[in-house]
Parts: sequence; C-alpha cells; structure tokens
Amino acid sequence: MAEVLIGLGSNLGDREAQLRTAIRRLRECGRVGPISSLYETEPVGYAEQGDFLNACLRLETELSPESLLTWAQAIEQALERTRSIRNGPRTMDVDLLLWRDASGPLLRDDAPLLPHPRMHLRRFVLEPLAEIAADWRHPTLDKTVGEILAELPTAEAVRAISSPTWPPAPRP
Ligand code: PH2
Ligand code: MG
Ligand code: MG
Repeated sequence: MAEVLIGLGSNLGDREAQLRTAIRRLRECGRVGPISSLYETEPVGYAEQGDFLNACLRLETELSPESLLTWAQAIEQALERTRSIRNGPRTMDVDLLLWRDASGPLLRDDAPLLPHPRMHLRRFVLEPLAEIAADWRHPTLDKTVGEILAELPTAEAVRAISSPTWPPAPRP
C-alpha cells in the first residue's frame, strides 16, 4: 500500500464541480484521505487565462504509479481536457506530487516523474499541500512541505475560499 499526494487544478468550465468529479473518480483508485481547502489562484506560466481553482488530497492506493497515472489521465480526458497550450487553460489537471510506501519515498525519472518536478516552485501546490501534509519530506530537497512553503521566494496570489459543497463528502 502506498500513500500519494495529488494536486488538482481547473480554470475552465464549472471548476469546482469538475474538481469534485475528479475526486469521486479517484475514490475508485483507493481510499481518499484528507482533502485541502479550495484555493483560487492566479495563473502561473501563461498569464492570458482565467484564475484556477486548486486543491490537494491524500490517497492510499494499491495501484502502481504507472496505473495511477493512467487513471489520472483518464479522469482528465473524461472531463474533456484538451492539450493545446503548454501551461494553458484546462478543465482538469490531476498531478501526482509525492509518493511513499513501506520502503520510503519514491523517486522516479520516468512518467510519472516523482516527486513532481515543479511542485516545490508553486505556491498554488504548496499552500493546499501544507494543509494536509506539512510534515512530508521532499526526498531530493530533504525539506518538508512546510519548510519549502515557508522559504518560497515567489508570491503568486493564492487564497483559500469557502464553498458549501467543499470538501466533497464520500457517498454513503
Ligand atoms: N497549472 C499549470 C500552469 N499554471 N497556475 C495555477 N494557478 N494553477 C495551476 O494548477 C496551474 C497553473 C500547469 O499544470
Ligand atoms: Mg499541473
Ligand atoms: Mg498535469
């Protein structure tokens, strides 16, 4: 059994509903643990697009990293993601951020790359991630998520927002 931290993002369509759909589909891959608040975030990398909603969650799974990546891509496709512009607008982005199992943190240099190669640079990942996994250690930086966030030099705008339908409850 592995524990995985996952980042979700959307800036097209009904952003929150799409995040909830992605979480419902991730429940088919294992046990969804804590879910962060919902964050409204300024776009990074390509400015001419709308603000994102971002959130992170923890998943316990028996799947391999390759299988979970295939799932993540299927979830993106089911939400009609198209890949036209790098870092551009999307209905859904499901990113595997950090992975650990009984033998410790996983490092991979094949898809899915683990840890996610840009997670430590992005406030829209680290703010929600620190809510649910501040003490997780990044295996190559040898710092915790909380430490990486505290030392982050950039200041893109991110703010937690409240919604009556967030976090989504599991179906009975
Ligand atoms: N994802 C990107 C590029 N830029 N900006 C924000 N605020 N949130 C994202 O999820 C995001 C982004 C590529 O995956
Ligand atoms: Mg991404
Ligand atoms: Mg992605």
